[in-house]
Amino acid sequence: MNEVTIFRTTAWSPGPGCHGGCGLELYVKDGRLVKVEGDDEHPYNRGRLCPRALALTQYVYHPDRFLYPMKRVGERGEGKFERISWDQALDMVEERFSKIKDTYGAEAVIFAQGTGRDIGGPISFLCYSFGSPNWVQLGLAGHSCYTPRLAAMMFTHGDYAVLDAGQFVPEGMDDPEYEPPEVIVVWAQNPAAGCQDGFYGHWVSDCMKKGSKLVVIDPRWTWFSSRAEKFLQLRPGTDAALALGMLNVIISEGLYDKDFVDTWCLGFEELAARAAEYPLERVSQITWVPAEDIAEAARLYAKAKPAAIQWGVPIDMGPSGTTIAQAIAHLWSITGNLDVPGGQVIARAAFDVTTYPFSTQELHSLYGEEFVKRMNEKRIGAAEFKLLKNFRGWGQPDRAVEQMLSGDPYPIKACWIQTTNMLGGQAADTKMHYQALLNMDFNVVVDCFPNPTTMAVADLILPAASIAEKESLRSWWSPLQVMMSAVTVGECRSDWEINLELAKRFNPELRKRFDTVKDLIDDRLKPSGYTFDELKDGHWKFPEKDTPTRPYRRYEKGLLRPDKKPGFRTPSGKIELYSTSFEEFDMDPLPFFTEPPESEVRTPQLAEKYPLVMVTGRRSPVYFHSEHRQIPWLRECDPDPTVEIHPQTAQELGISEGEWVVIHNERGRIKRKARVTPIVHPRVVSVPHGWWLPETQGTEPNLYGIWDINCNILVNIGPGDDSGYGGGPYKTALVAVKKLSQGEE
Ligand SMILES: Nc1nc2c(c(=O)[nH]1)N[C@H]1C(S)=C(S)[C@@H](COP(=O)(O)OP(=O)(O)OC[C@H]3O[C@@H](n4cnc5c(=O)[nH]c(N)nc54)[C@H](O)[C@@H]3O)O[C@H]1N2
Ligand SMILES: Nc1nc2c(c(=O)[nH]1)N[C@H]1C(S)=C(S)[C@@H](COP(=O)(O)OP(=O)(O)OC[C@H]3O[C@@H](n4cnc5c(=O)[nH]c(N)nc54)[C@H](O)[C@@H]3O)O[C@H]1N2
Ligand code: SF4
Ligand SMILES: [Mo]
Repeated sequence: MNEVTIFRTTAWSPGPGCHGGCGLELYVKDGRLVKVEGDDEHPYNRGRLCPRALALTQYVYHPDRFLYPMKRVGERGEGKFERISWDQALDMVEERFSKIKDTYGAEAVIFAQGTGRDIGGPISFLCYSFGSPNWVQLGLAGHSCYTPRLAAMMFTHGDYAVLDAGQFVPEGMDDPEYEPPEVIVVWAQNPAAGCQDGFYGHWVSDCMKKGSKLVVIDPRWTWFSSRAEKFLQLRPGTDAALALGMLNVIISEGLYDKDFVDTWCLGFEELAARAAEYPLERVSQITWVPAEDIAEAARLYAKAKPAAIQWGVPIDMGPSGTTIAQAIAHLWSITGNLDVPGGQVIARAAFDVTTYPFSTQELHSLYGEEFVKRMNEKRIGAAEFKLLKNFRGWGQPDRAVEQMLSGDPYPIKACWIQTTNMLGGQAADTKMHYQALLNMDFNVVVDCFPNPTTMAVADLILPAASIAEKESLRSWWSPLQVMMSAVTVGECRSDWEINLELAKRFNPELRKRFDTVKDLIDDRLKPSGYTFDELKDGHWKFPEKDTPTRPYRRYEKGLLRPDKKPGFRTPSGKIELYSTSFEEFDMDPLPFFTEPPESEVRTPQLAEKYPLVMVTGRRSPVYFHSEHRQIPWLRECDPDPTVEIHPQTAQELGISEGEWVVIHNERGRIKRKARVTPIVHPRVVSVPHGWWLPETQGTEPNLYGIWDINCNILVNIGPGDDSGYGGGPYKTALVAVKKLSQGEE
């Protein structure tokens, strides 16, 4: 009876929230999760684990967790909910959503998700089974996480690419084909804190142990910048100018890979002409980085063979995220570092198993071109933004929130909120989203824990299972693996389980195809030839050599294009430095720099009043966005909502370490605890996001303290440029900081 069973599974959220795919060993005794360890044999993490995974027992059995479906019985915000059965809850969703569909059309329901995790599959499945085109990462202004980078690469070279740390081959860095990058540019990312976008952060330090040298581009010192050959402490939001300046150096000094460019690239001359518009004096003035440092960084990168860039979300968060990403991607293209060992390796979902559609190709293969076309007719933002219409299948978040308030061009009546705490972290302009959600007739939240969003707007709460309690799949990127359920908690159900059941109610045809979640997972797994049962218990799989989802140099072997010819998956078959697709969409085919929406240059008067640039959202290793604030082991490591401020700036403002201060701009004010530290640029303050205080009153008007501490009150929405991607000033809002006056504590 007292035996321990070990479940070998993988992580992809919920709890511990992450983009990573670590191998986990879940120790279960008497039906209870008692311990979590890293799987030593797992190629992803090789036994290592982050604090969030190590604290999983505290997450799974936390007393605050939702254990049963609950419907609201008091007013919104009063916190009065009543336990109901799953049947009652699902009946309620079916009835309310169907009524809205009959009266206003399916498009009147928005399906809102947060970041990656494993939610994309279940939520798009439910949204499309119901018939709504409005699957949205609601609140994330300009879809400014990952999508701009994805879009830039898909339209430039037809595929996503990522630093090669040996993650696509079973033997990892010991694989005979592999060699580590000679130089790594860590650009707008802190890999150690985040395991971002399917990339295990410590792979960068693993490469360093194998000799990789670093260039770091960040307004703030990190563990990596303190160990770099070159650290460029740039002005936030000026990355496009920096990249164009580096391209200029590389091209004018002849440091690019001429053979590769001649054979595989389109539009080099045009790019060279564009880059020439960015001489280093100009770039230095824009970026605050000395010209010589930019030149040296460019030379270090271009002369190294191989070299790779590891980049982060601040690139997406500029108003023209797509073009910034395009400029950076051109660096690895013209230096011949694409899909070579230790370079920028093309990342495809293992065996082309689509968990959720990352690209147009995947969208079409899952749902068919006709369906996608039909969805586009009503999808929010698709008529306005051509790139949006031709990519990924997500509605435009800024237009969505505006439409929730205005009802124009058609009314939005309900919101399905699954894996996002909009009011606690995801949404820019918190108040606007709060009002928009209150404007809905019916809001359903599927979550594990109470939070400001559930408290303020939920009419129905459905309890979600954690990673230890669910079956799911993961192919982002290699290896292909599945998650196994090790324990049960209350009546919690997985997102797949909930959404499959509802999808069948809205589309009874599905009953013939899928009885259980496993049937659905097996269906998704079909391209691999494996089944759930073959992959469980830690039987992850890598694709074979010389197949489209395994490196290297696939463009030479005809493995990337649907017509099987050599080249890339672009209209011309070449790497389009000059994007013919962007040209077709009336966008600039070449990368360019624009000033952040508010800055010393674009809005000098505002900058006089609010002289500091607020960079929000640097990741904390113990939190995932707004998650984990209630987990004791984790909260102890990072207890307070802080603002990092340079000693010189703090002195000028009379602020000392540990003191509570006010950060304010035209949009509002918040309070934070000052951390006086030289790691930030003197003209920049760094403010972590996702803060709410679960230990305080959750009901209105306090809502766990968000109106006092959520930094997104100071950030407005706004799609950036013609792409519809790239958002509000999450990393570039202008603010002033002052001491708290008496009575404000
Ligand atoms: N100021 C500022 N704001 C930012 C950012 C920034 O840099 N600065 N970053 C932005 C970015 S890049 C992103 S992607 C967004 C992310 O924003 P979100 O993805 O919305 O992240 P969370 O705030 O953690 O909200 C996730 C919620 O889902 C629940 N949850 C977690 N896993 C699951 C699951 O598997 N199933 C279900 N049903 N529920 C689950 C959690 O309990 C939590 O309440 O935030 C954005 N917000
Ligand atoms: N532990 C943990 N891991 C996470 C998350 C989490 O909340 N917690 N969130 C996940 C999600 S959804 C995402 S999108 C990723 C994001 O993770 P990252 O991509 O690493 O993003 P940030 O932490 O916002 O910023 C990374 C670095 O960029 C710097 N930076 C800020 N603005 C700029 C700029 O304009 N230019 C440049 N060059 N640098 C800038 C910051 O100072 C910071 O050091 O992390 C994922 N992983
Ligand atoms: S880094 Fe992410 S995937 Fe790895 S253990 Fe932590 S939460 Fe899980
Ligand atoms: Mo993100």
